[in-house]
Amino acid sequence: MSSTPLSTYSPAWSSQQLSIGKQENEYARASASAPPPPKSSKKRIGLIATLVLVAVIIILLAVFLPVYLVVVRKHKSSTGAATGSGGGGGASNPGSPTGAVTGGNGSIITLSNGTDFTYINPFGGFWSQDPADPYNQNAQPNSWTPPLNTSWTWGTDRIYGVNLGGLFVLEPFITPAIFQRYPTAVDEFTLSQAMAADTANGGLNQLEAHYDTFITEEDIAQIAGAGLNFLRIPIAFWAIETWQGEPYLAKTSWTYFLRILGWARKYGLRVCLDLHAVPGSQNGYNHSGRIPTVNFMAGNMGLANAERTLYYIRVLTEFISQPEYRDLIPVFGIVNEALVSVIGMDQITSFYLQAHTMIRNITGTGEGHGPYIAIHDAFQPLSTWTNFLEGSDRIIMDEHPYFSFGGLQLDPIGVISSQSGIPGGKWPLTACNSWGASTNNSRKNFGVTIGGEFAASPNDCGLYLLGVNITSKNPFCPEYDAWESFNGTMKAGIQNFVMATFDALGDWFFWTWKIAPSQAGRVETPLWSYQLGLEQGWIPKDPRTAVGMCASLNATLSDFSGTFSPWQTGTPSSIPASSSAAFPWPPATFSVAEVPVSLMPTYTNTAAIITMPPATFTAAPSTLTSAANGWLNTLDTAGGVTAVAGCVYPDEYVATFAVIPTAPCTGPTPATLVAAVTSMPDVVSSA
Ligand SMILES: *[C@@H]1O[C@H](CO)[C@@H](O)[C@H](O)[C@H]1NC(C)=O
Ligand SMILES: *[C@@H]1O[C@H](CO)[C@@H](O)[C@H](O)[C@H]1NC(C)=O
Ligand SMILES: *[C@@H]1O[C@H](CO)[C@@H](O)[C@H](O)[C@H]1NC(C)=O
Ligand SMILES: *[C@@H]1O[C@H](CO)[C@@H](O)[C@H](O)[C@H]1NC(C)=O
Ligand SMILES: *[C@@H]1O[C@H](CO)[C@@H](O)[C@H](O)[C@H]1NC(C)=O
Ligand SMILES: *[C@@H]1O[C@H](CO)[C@@H](O)[C@H](O)[C@H]1NC(C)=O
Ligand SMILES: *[C@@H]1O[C@H](CO)[C@@H](O)[C@H](O)[C@H]1NC(C)=O
Ligand SMILES: *[C@@H]1O[C@H](CO)[C@@H](O)[C@H](O)[C@H]1NC(C)=O
Ligand SMILES: CC(=O)N[C@H]1CO[C@H](CO)[C@@H](O)[C@@H]1O
Repeated sequence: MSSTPLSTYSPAWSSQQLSIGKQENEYARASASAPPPPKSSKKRIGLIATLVLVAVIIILLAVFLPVYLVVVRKHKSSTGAATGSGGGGGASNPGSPTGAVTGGNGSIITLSNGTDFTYINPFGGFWSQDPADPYNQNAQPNSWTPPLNTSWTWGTDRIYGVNLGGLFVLEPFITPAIFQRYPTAVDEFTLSQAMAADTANGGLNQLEAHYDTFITEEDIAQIAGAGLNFLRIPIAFWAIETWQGEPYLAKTSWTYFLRILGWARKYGLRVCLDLHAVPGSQNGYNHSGRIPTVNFMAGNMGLANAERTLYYIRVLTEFISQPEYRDLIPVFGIVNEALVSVIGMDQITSFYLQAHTMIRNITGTGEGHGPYIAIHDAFQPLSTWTNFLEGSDRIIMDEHPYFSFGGLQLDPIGVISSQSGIPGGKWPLTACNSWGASTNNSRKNFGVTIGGEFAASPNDCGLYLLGVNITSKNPFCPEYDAWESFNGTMKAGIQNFVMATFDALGDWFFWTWKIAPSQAGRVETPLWSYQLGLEQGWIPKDPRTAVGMCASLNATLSDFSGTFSPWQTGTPSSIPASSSAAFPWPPATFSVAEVPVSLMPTYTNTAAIITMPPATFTAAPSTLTSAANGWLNTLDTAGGVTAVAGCVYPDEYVATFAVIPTAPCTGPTPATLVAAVTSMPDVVSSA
């Protein structure tokens, strides 16, 4: 397993940026140019056969029938007839020049702007897209991953995935040129303000152009063709709504999220939905919306921001648990990287318990009833989480192991290790020993465990990796930046590190699929791009080749049997009082808050509920599509979260009181009602 030979990535892969165009319904628009129905060659051949060769056919039927069927089916699919199941036999697909509704390696895909590309999938995957049956789940990304319509077996089926980082939640290092254009921007909050002021160039709607072009259908096809089977898709709360004072582009990313879901379905990729940015910021990082303070579950606004977050988790759960989406999105990461070192372990446990209760109220418990709930390990050792909410229904532990953020890392990766004799220096073995046994132990002690993020870099080099204008102190960064001239040892070393990490984690999502060029016109954080690594040869073309890497390095192992306890994968059970009683909602105290919980601001459930719209498909029978209305559980009728009229709230992100409260604000009295309405956070409507 040591040094997998490196080879140049096929030129067919050179990434062509595809502008799909703002789509309402690409099926509908494209169907205007759909090819005409095929000539019935089958009938003609059949007639000739009947007239001329009837005797021969009868005698040799057993010999010729299979050949006949194969030839005719092939001919049909190349001249425009629908093939595959579920198409009702007549529908043609504008997404294919032949009208085919499914295809494998070498098939041609027509984009909605008319441009074609070839689907390259050497792993037996095939796409499936039938405008007449838009929710079909037949596609399969590769031969070893069950198609979407077939259940996923945790512990046996393994996640090989990538994140679509920087797409719906922007980060300076992923799209540096966008931040370079706006020198005051350090996070999406300040970026949105600066963009909005730049009306000459399109204002805030420039973000929509980014959603439209950064990740295209061809990217999703490439991901499936790379032996991968899962996407982790970060989204922000402003995909749902924004409140007054929030500068983010509201609701728009949802449309593009739905488009990605359509492509994921088409190519057979499952999805982990990742709520990456919540009100108030859960970690103070630039990718939470706003730096630098944690105001979710901490500080004066900690409870109010958490109530709002629970509401958004509810809205998303109602959407993704619908039968049309739940096999496609089997995992929901409810809050990315909540910073427990600030928030506190007991407080975050109360939040997770409350979210779990709410989600399972909506979905019911047990296999098939809505998504697994992924929670981040909070950068704590995985062993911290042993026995966490035991009896909970399908919870996943999500670790994000990086060496990059653990201080200066000076050890080289572009050298042969004296220990193992393979390129990579100390890094491959270090990855295995740091993350391998502990991840398997978490599978034994906690349950399903995934590596939701990690990268190919052992250090913090790269443009804006640490934030806008923050530069690594590592003196070797020029060597890591110069990817166009990496030597073979460097590439092989990085690849060995990547493969060791794949094997250590077992179920993984690389961070991230793509890094956009900087204003200098080149990728300046190369080791964070899966796509670039595939092209350049430091990411393995077949991720399965990583299996066994840690054993081959004589790393410390801990075998996981491959079988989870029944309650971990969906045999309904419940959280016993012994596990839950200590974690009331809300928790008894909040860190950093200046007042006791009883005096902290809260919201109320009196707003109109927000229902996220599903995709629309005009070429499909309405009986097929009307069932999806965005809301699974009709018994879930509580209102949406909003401010209590008459209460004054500190800023969501700054959270200092104008006047420290001495009594709880319980809402309107006739005297204050009229004045108070003006200070309510309004829902910004972008519809
Ligand atoms: C379709 O989009 C691709 C990628 O942006 C572009 O190269 C191509 O020219 C477009 N085709 C048409 C017909 O506009
Ligand atoms: C996949 O299709 C491409 C393009 O048609 C072809 O060159 C390649 O040999 C095929 N690969 C496999 C494994 O069939
Ligand atoms: C599932 O998809 C496969 C193709 O991958 C198809 O052959 C099969 O009929 C589908 N099964 C169901 C139950 O829809
Ligand atoms: C980053 O550095 C550039 C170049 O020096 C400067 O123009 C810009 O204002 C800086 N941005 C921030 C947010 O510090
Ligand atoms: C869950 O449902 C129960 C009633 O079935 C209700 O008492 C409880 O408040 C709900 N909890 C949440 C968090 O929605
Ligand atoms: C390959 O590149 C790395 C990183 O620059 C360097 O440390 C190493 O000495 C080079 N190896 C060879 C054989 O040139
Ligand atoms: C692993 O251990 C075996 C037996 O002790 C040894 O032969 C082999 O060289 C070691 N491999 C590595 C990569 O350390
Ligand atoms: C984890 O367990 C699997 C068996 O499920 C085993 O193949 C693998 O080597 C183990 N990994 C480590 C690092 O112990
Ligand atoms: C200032 C800040 O929050 N910087 C963070 C931006 O995001 C990157 C990538 O996750 C982090 O490394 C920085 O610390």
